[in-house]
Amino acid sequence: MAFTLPALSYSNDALEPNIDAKTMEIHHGKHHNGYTTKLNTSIEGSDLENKSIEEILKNIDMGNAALRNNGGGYFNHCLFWESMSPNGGGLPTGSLLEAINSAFGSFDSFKDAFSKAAATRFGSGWAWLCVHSGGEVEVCSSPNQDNPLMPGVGCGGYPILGLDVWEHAYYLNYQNRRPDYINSFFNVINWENVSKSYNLRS
Ligand code: MN3
Repeated sequence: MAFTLPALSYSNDALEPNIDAKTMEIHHGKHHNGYTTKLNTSIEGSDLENKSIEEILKNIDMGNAALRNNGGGYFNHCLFWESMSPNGGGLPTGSLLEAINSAFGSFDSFKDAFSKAAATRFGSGWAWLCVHSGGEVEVCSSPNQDNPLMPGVGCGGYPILGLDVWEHAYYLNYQNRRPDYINSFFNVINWENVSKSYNLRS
C-alpha cells in the first residue's frame, strides 16, 4: 500500500493570522506531497511496502538518506497538521496537563522549554513534545526530517506534538522572525488531538 497525502481537516486560510494561507498551500500541497511521493518511490518493491510509517521509522537504516528524509518528512508533517486547529490554543487538560506540570513545574515552563528547543535548533528541523511509556513527557528537537521514533534521535519517546522550524514553514509571513512564529504556534495548538495521542501512547 502506497502512502497518501492526508487531507487537512481545515482550510488553508483557517489558521490565519498565525499561519498564512499561502504558506499552508505550498507546505501541504507541495512540500508534504513531495515527501509522500518520494517515500513511496524509496520503498517500492521492498517489504517495507506493507509496514506502517511508525514501523519503518523505528527500524530505519539511518544511512538510507532517501528513506530517512522522506519517511521522516511524511510522518512529521502528518503530525504537524494534526497538532494545529483553528479552534486551538489555550491549555491542555486532564492527564496531559498533569504530566506537563509534573515534568516542567507549570505550563509556562513547558512553553519556555519547547520554544527554546524550537528557537535554538540551528538550520532546519523540528521541536517535539514526546511521551514515554508510563506517561512521562519530555521536550527535544531533531535536525532535518529526523524524529524521535528513529534510532538515536531526540529523547526516544513517541512524538505527540511537533513544530516544523524549517524556513519553508514560516518565511513568507515571518521572514527571519522564527521566535514570533513559535509564539504564534501556541495560538493554534490542537490540545484535544495532543491529549488523545498522549492517552493512546502513555
Ligand atoms: Mn515542513
